[in-house]
Amino acid sequence: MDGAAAETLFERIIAGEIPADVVHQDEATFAFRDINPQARVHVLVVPRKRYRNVAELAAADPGLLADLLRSCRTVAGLEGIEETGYRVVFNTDADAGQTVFHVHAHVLGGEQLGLFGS
Ligand code: D5M
Repeated sequence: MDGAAAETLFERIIAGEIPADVVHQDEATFAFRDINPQARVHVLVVPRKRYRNVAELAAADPGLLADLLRSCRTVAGLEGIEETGYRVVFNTDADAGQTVFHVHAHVLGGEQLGLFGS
């Protein structure tokens, strides 16, 4: 975690300083709808504690990564897509188009998703 860096957008959302459509929250994680949805269901799931990306999270705190993935499943259940299927995406750094450097899982579903790549 980069303690010296400025607070991220997602920390401000978690703190309630920026409004968000919250879907789920628990002790370790926070989930809210993406402002620019790429599917009928598009929810971002973030750990309350900030790590830059999923690689840093996995290295530093695998238990928290497991918590994050459990929250993705909880969100899928709440959104009614656990049975129909969904995608969990972690954009990681520049070529993947990561724009917010507070690790977040995109949970996408609610429709037949296209292939992904470039
Ligand atoms: O994804 C960052 C995502 O964050 C992107 O899909 C838009 C979303 N976003 C940006 N600002 C907001 C607010 N204010 N609310 C909800 N969602 C937001 P990345 O993987 O970093 O490209």
